[in-house]
Amino acid sequence: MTGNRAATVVARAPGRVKIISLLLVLGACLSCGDILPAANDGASRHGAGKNSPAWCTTNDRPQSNNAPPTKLAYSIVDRYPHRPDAYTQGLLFRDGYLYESTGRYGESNFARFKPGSSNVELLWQLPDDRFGEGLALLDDVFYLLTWKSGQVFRFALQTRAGIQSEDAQNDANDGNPANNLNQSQNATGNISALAPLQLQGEGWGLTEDGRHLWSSDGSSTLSLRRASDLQLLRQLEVHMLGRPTQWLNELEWIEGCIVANIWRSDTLVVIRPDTGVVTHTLDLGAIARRERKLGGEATNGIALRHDNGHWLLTGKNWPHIYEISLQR
Ligand SMILES: [Ca+2]
Repeated sequence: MTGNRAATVVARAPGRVKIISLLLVLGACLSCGDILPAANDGASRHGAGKNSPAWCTTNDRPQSNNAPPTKLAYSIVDRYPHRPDAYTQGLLFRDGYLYESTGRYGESNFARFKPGSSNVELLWQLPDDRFGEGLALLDDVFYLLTWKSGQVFRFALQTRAGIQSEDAQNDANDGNPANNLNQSQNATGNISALAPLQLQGEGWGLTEDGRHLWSSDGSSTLSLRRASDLQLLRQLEVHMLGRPTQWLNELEWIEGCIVANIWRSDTLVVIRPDTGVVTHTLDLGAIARRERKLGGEATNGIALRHDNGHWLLTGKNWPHIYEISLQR
C-alpha cells in the first residue's frame, strides 16, 4: 500500500476505526526500515509518479506464488543503430543519453551515445584484465561491475558544469583515483573516475531503486547493496512457477519492479522486489532471431527511457537497439 492510499483509507474511516487505522499505518511505517526498496521514490527517473503503485505488485493475476506469469505484449516504436562490437553487459538511459558497459577481456569499455546516433563517445577503456559487466547510476555516480575480479569501478557524473556532489568530490580526492583505468586519469567530458569498490563473488547485472543497488551474479538470487560500500543488505530469491529462476543477468528497475535478462534466453522476466515472484515475462524471440542472423549474440541490455516510459533493448553484438512500448 502506498502512502497516499493509506492516507485515503484513514481519512474515510469513522471515529475509533480512524484512530486504529492511523496507528496501523504508523506502525507499518515504523517497520519500513532502511532496506525496503524505494518502490516509488525518485519518481520520473524511475518511470513512475511519486506514490504510484508498482505495476508488478498490483497485477490482475492470481495471488499464488506458483501462478504462471502474465505474458507482456509489446510494439516496436523505433530501431536504432548499435555498435556491433559492443558485447553489451549494462545499459541505462539518463537525460537523453544511453550509457553502456561492455565485456570481454581487452575489449571492455564504458560508452555513451544518443539513441539514433552512431556517434559513440568512449568514456573509459577498462584494463585488459578486467571483464566489464553491469552498470547502474545512483545519485550521479556510475557503478560498473566486473565479472570475476570483484572490482567495481565508479565514475562521477557532473550534471552541471563545475558542480559535483560533495561526496563524489571527496572520493575523487582520497588518493585512490581509480588508478587501474588505463585511459586518462582525468575527467572525460563530464565523467570523472572515483575510487573503485570491491564486492565478493561474481558481478553480472546491476541496477538501482533510487536508494540502493541491486546486483545479480548469474544465480537465482539478487542482492540489495548499500551504494557507499556495497555492503549486502538483503538477498532476494527469484522464482517462477515455484522454481528458482537461474541465470539472472542484466537488470533494470522499472516502476517499482525489477526487469531482468536471463542469460542465453530471449525472455525477460519482471520480478517483485518484495517477494521475488516473477509476475510477467516478455518474449523477445522474434527480435533476437533477427539480430542473430546479423551476427548478434545473447539478448542483454535493458534501459527504461524515462522521458516517454518506453524500454530500450539490445543484445551482445546486436547491430540494433529496439525501443518498445508495452501493451498493458
Ligand atoms: Ca539496465
